[in-house]
Amino acid sequence: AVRAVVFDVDGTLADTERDGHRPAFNAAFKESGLDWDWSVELYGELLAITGGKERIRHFMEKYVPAELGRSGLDDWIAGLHRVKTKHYVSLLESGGIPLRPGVARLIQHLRDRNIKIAIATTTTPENVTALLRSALGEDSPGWFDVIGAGDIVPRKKPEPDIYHWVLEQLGLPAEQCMAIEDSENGLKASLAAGLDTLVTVSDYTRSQDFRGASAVLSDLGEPTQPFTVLEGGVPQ
Ligand code: XBP
Ligand code: MG
Repeated sequence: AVRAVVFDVDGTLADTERDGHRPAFNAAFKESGLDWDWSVELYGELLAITGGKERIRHFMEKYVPAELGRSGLDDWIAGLHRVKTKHYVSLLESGGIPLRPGVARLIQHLRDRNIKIAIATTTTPENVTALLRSALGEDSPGWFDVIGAGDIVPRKKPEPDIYHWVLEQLGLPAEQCMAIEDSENGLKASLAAGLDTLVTVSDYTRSQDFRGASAVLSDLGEPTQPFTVLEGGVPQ
């Protein structure tokens, strides 16, 4: 039986990319005196690179390579990214982003059944707690047995490191856990760590390659029956 469900965050718990992270990056660029502006379309392309700092560096390499000559480039990117996080967290605190359909219900269901819940994400830890607090209430970060986020592992998704870290903290083998992801990069990470994975597609990820997923769904929906599938294994 499934003893833990491991949730991805961006795109899975909530649709955070287009109207959350993207405007926060743009606000940080503006605040830092940069004339960079990431459109909805460009951002879709940049999402191939996971991690905000890594995404900024990739953008610079591809579109503004002259800027790579800045002294202390790593620290400069990290500083710019801290400004981005500040904007993103304040957007969440103003109640900006709701959870996707069925997410709150599934979390409640799992808690009722004493099935562990965990997070495995590439995004920054503060972003995760801000999202959970704003969408599920002040105490909700404490409902999660493990929250694995950001730079806690050196290699981000599609590498499996964050899932390995979460499994290790849970003290459970991959066979007793399932993952919920929304992207090809996320799916590659969870599969490589050995977790059966349910994919709920998001606007940016709809046409990606989800081979290997246990199921690919539009969202977690609002079933009239409880999630009995979680008792016997993964949904087919
Ligand atoms: C999505 C990501 C993150 C976010 C931005 O993570 O790749 O980089 O786009 O957040 P996941 P940061 O789907 O694994 O939750 O700027 O904090 O990295
Ligand atoms: Mg995701």
